[in-house]
Amino acid sequence: MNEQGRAVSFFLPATEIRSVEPLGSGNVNDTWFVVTAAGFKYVLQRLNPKVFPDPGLVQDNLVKVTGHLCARLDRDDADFTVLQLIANPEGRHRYIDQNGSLWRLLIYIENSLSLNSVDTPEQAAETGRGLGLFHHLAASLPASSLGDPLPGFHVTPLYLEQYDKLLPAATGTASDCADFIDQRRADVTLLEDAHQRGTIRHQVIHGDPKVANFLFSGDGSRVISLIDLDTVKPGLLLHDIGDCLRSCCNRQGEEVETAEDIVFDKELFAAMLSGYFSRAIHLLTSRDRELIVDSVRLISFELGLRFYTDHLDNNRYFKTTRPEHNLFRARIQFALVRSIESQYTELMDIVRICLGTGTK
Ligand code: GN1
Ligand code: MG
Repeated sequence: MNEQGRAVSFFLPATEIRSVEPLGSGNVNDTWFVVTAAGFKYVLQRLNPKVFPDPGLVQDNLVKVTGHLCARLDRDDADFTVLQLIANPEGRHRYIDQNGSLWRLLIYIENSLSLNSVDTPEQAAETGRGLGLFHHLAASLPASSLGDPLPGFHVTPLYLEQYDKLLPAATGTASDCADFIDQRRADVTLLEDAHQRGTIRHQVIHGDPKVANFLFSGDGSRVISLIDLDTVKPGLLLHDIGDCLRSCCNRQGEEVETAEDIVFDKELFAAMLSGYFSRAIHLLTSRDRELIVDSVRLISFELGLRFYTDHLDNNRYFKTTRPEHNLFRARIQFALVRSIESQYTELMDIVRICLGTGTK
């Protein structure tokens, strides 16, 4: 029996398995689609121990968050499905293999599809609504009840420090990326400073709300789930809003070969914000509202910096399929930053219009 088979049989002993196939496009964990001989479908996952230093804490958070979300969902949101962990006959949700890796099994959400990029304003609005609903439901879970699965995650100045430490000994540097980063060192502390001053909202966040982590209904019309809850943690709403927008407003997706056609799409931006505000406007402080455009600019910069740093560090963190993969990914994110910078005033106007405080 292979390692996936051993993990499945921990959760479902005496169950005959028909197939186990790789699933999804995650950059960190390993995921498989499991079908039993009786036709039941599951998602099997192994957490990446090189990324998550304390996999048990990640799993504890997952149990708390899914329990809370289920309890808070009301009839109006009946088509939203919360991830459901499978326990083995002894009630255990986690399997630890001989290498110490943590595995879990989840129910597969039927009639769903995951998109790597958004095509239409309707999909963008749904993505925003889904994130808004998640934030609204998570807001009543005290942030202190969750552990931090990745200390320093989304703290942009820390990623810059790591980059600076690595640089003197690094090979494979690319001057376009190095210059790009150097020109933008000045304001990487913007969100951290606002957080210190207590002017922006801190609560339970998703941590990784890229488009591929939203499940749409089979016809693509509704968001029915938000998956990949490993990075759920106490954090800034602006981290999630910025991250969701950077993914949602890039029609090309983050895995294209060339950065030439990368544009931050204003129409999708307006649609995503309208969807988000429809469920979560009450959570945002006035400073949160002012910093939306900066949050997406900064998180795109941060992700580009993380990809480029990983390229210089022999691709230890993100999964890659070729040697320069992370370098290409960094250039896509930096192109997105440029596009946001060049449309900054218009994007600020769009935020005001969506908030109902601007002129049309
Ligand atoms: C990683 O594993 P995945 O693909 O859901 C990363 C995110 C990045 C994302 C970019 C724990 O997410 O922060 O935004 O890649 N997750 C972690 O695709 O680092
Ligand atoms: Mg993830």
